[in-house]
Amino acid sequence: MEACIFDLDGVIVDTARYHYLAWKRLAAELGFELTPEDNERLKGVSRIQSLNIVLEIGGIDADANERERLAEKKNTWFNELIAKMEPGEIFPGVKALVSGLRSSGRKVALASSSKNAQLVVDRLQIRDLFDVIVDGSMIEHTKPDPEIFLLTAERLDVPPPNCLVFEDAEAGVEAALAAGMKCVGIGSPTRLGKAHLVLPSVGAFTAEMLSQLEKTDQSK
Ligand code: B16
Ligand code: MG
Repeated sequence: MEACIFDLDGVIVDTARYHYLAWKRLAAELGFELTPEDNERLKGVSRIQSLNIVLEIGGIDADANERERLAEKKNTWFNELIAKMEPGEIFPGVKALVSGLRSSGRKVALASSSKNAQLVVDRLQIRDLFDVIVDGSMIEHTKPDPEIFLLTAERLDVPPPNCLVFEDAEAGVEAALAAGMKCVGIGSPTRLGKAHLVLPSVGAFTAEMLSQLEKTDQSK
């Protein structure tokens, strides 16, 4: 394993909660409730795809202009929430894991579908942790398409089978596997069961797990 690639929202920091709060507010304004279970479908996919799913859940029809306006509204609320973020919000164990990986000679990257990823990185003051940062503005197709992980591997100059991805979204796990990479799911084993390993948090990952994954077939 020459490189580790981290998703941002829900893996490094709980911005997944901020996305949910903003979508929930939009749904409430449109007259329906968005449940945590509904929210699972929004993880890892682009803003406009998320909006399409939200409108489908609410049974609401809207033309392209209206969709654009609603997505912008959600993004404004999301930005209000992330503007208040503090460096202390990074999940426990993330910095230690990244430092350990880098001192063992491995490269480390961030790959987020979010067009706000750079803002979050600045709020958390974690730019120096990564060799490469790829965000939603640099890709055409979001997860579950493998494009974001393939682009990250290319920028790292590491072959995809030698990359390990950490992901909290079902769409993200699918994207990592489609890129031919190994994947650690962060969250529920029921939802993320396709990953090579599922953990409750990044902080639970150990050096033993890494060497075990190095011996595992990509296909499991
Ligand atoms: P934005 P990740 C993803 O980030 C989120 O999981 C997903 O819920 C969000 O819709 C997407 O970014 C786009 O975000 O509206 O900020 O461009 O998990 O890939 O880091
Ligand atoms: Mg995520």
